[in-house]
Amino acid sequence: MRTTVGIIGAGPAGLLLARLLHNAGIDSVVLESRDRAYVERRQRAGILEQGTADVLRAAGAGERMDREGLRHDGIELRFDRRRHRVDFPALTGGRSVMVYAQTEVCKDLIALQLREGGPLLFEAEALAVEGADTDAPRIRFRHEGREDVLECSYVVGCDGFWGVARKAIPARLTQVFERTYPFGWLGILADAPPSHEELVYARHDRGFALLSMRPPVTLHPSKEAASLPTEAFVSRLYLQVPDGTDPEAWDDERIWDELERRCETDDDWHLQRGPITQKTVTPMRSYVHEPMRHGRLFLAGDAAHIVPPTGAKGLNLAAGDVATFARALIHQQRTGSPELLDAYSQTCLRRVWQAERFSYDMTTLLHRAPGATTFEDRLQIARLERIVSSRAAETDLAEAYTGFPFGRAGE
Ligand code: RFL
Ligand code: PHB
Repeated sequence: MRTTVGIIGAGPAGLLLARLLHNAGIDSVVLESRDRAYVERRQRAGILEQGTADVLRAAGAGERMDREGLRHDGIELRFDRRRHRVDFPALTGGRSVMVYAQTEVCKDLIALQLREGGPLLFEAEALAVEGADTDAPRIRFRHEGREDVLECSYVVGCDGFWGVARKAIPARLTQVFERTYPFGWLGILADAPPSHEELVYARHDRGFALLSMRPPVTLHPSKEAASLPTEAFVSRLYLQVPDGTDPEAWDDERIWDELERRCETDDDWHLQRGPITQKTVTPMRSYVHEPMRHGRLFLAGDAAHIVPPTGAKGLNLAAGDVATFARALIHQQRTGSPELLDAYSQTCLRRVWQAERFSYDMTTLLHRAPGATTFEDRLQIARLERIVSSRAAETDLAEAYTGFPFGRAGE
């Protein structure tokens, strides 16, 4: 099998890249080790920066997002039983974010790819990338019980943190920057209406809590069912828990009580409870692999970098990487100049490091590390006080949360 761009992984990075290339008339093949149902159900991100939403729209993949997604113009910070709203458009010259689940982004892109795009092979596991530093890189993969080779002009590793693409870059050429955190997130999905109209990030002496949501699911669209509820609300909620926590060690009542406590305020706010439909624990990590390119192999998304989810940046970085790659390859094909492809790693890493910085800041601002001293507690409160009392500090948060323009990080 032969193609121009061999893409490993059908997460948001690989799927969006295939779409962008298809729109530019460049052929690609996507290899995904899991089956379609698994990819479409894997619960992860929920917040799209404005730049990510714009790229999806421009790629012709934003129609359902614009219909069902929720535009959010702010978030709430809670600490010391107080609440403070950060107004994004007022602070950033009109920017906002979109609440639309990663599962839905993937479903939309998969449907488009299968209908209009090049081959997307599920249950096709890449085993290795070979010849990355030659003009003819190859992906060795296994599909339907037999091994095969995909001959490519370029390979893009969009295969997440546990993928194989990164391993094809010789260790002597790479540098890894990493930090793990002594806590994780217990995340739940619940059939409950959101307890606040925007996301709530709460700092509490018992640990961090986040109240998020998913767009409501439409039920009974038919006229005959007019007397039944038409929408089902879904809340997405997170609690800081010690590293290595077993989600089953937390029964539902305990989760709700803990969320309520960590988010408590002096006014009459209260938590909306409902049946919990999913419970998982996610470890927290910061990780950057440099460079993001070796010869004709390019890394994109979680394959090259991980951020702790507090800044809601992972999926948005993945979208930025593949938009940068697509633009660079189109430039190369139209002008013959490899200039943008050569600059790929540097261009992406500028934005990646801004997201790493912001995600680290948000994490250390809001989580309570085991053994934290009262001095550190007071510093967290002082940092939060600074954000809510200084327009400059608040603007810094709002600009980073809504996202730096693609390709111009930190400017
Ligand atoms: P993915 O989504 O991990 O996709 C990689 C794909 O590659 C496949 N694969 C292989 N395929 C073939 N051969 C192999 N050898 C392969 N090895 C792996 C995998 O099966 C998979 O389908 O990476 P990608 O595309 O780079 O996307 C990254 C995002 O998924 C990730 O950064 C975000 O989910 C992070 N994240 C968030 N990001 C945001 O922008 N906003 C958020 O609000 C947000 N919230 C979150 C998050 C991540 C979380 N978890 C679970 C880590 C909340 C959570 C709890
Ligand atoms: C989510 O809705 O899943 C979500 C929202 C904000 C974050 C992380 C996750 O910072």
